[in-house]
Amino acid sequence: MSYHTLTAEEAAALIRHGENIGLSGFTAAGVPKAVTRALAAKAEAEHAAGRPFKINLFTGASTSASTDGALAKAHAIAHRTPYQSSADLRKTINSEDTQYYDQHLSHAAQNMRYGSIPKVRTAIIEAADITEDGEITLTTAGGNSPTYCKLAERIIIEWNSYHPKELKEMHDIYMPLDPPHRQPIPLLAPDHRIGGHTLRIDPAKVAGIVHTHEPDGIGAFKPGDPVTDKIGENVVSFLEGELEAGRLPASFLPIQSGVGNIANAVLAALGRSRTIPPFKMYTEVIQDSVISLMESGRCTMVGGCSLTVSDDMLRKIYANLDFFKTRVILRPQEVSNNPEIIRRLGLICINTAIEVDLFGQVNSTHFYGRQMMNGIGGSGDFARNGWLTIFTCPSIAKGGAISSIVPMASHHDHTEHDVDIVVTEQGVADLRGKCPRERAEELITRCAHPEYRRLLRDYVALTPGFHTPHCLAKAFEMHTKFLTTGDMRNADFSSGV
Ligand code: 0RQ
Repeated sequence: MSYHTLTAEEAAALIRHGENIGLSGFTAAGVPKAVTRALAAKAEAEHAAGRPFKINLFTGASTSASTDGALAKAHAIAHRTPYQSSADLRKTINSEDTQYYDQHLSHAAQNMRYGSIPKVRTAIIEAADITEDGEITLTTAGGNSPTYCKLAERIIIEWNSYHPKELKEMHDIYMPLDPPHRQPIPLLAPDHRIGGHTLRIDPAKVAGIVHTHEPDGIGAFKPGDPVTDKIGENVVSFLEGELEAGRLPASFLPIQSGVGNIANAVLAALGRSRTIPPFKMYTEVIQDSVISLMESGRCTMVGGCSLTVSDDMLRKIYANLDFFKTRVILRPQEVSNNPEIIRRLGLICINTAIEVDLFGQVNSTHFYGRQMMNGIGGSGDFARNGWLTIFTCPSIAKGGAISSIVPMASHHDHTEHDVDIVVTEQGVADLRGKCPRERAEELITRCAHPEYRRLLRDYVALTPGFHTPHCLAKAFEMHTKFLTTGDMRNADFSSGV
């Protein structure tokens, strides 16, 4: 079967107002670029002509400026799930122009197959190759592409010649059956391959091919700063202590690490450790620091969902593909983030919090309980199921006007039951086996900034004689004082019941 060639504008013209669209990719890696930009231009033209035009957008995770950025600027996204990190989209979400539904990343595909969220009509998939009989080589991410292609009525391919066809050897595409027919996922070690290299689709669904040649456009991370570096060192000295105490196997366990500058600092510190042996990673996002650890031999292999590396790093990988294709495995997020596998492999899971309360509840998503930052992403998939669950954050934000350790989290993503260890630049709080009062003291002493320790102790002292020393009248006093006076340090815990 031969496919039609379309321009990006012709592909965008196929999409109607109100349509459900599923995209390939995960983070900026592997997302379509040309058709989504053309779709944003189409939305602007429709709005200028006085006609409504919005789509419902289903992705792997966050996307890029050509996707969430362009479409949000054009006010073209009605509903959006499961994760985002775009400043433009954040604005439309927080002004209720976009209805955003935040999901665990391992749940998104099966929720759509189960029918609990609407099915996509059109899938737009970035490919490094496609055969006449419908075998797609995905580019830099597994994402939710298998499910979107299975459920979509039609598929638009962005065939991006920037990526080599040999990329297919990195992919391991496996889709679980749905209950009551689901089987154990036969992945017993981070380096096991259980699926195929390509994604098989019905070629009759292909509406056309848009040819592109464009990198993912991912920039390099900022170099570490003293706070993120100290957090990295604290995580690693804690893990070294666990090894020495025999609470981690001598061969160590696979690492999952979130994204961003703290994650980079943690990985850099792991690279420098002389106590921790070379390790494997089973994670979702593979960022630049992981590649550097592979080059130095500290990380022996990585399985993840996306190769979210800077354009320079990707060029380096492609120039040395024989080395990396045996050490990097890209999987759909249903597998990379699968609770069954995370628990089986015994992962050390390290993710970032926005705030942590005195009893270990973690907020990873909202400011002041009401303003969405990004979303839960994969952090919940890993936190609930890991061998060890670690959350990191700086002890203060906004120059000290905000404490990340608060009496009650203003939004809950990870409960006290899922959080073992909290790390700030101040130190490491080990919450395991501790009751609420002991947790509070551990967090205040080891993680809170010195300027907030007295205030937090005053809060705990308000309600003696209860299992959990909460004072509902004052639980959000620090948040309220930040919103009304610009500084949490103005909180008053002199009385309360
Ligand atoms: O804002 O820079 O304006 O001062 O919050 O911003 O530097 O982008 O933070 O990259 O470390 O991300 C939790 C959001 C951290 C991210 C989060 C302000 C602070 C600053 C922080 P300014 P940065 P990071 C892997 C796993 C959830 C998903 C996840 C995330 C801004 O890690 O989205 O883990 N995690 N997924 O000033 C008000 C507070 C604040 C605060 C910080 N308590 N109140 N503002 N800030 N604390 C990824 C995937 O799943 C794909």
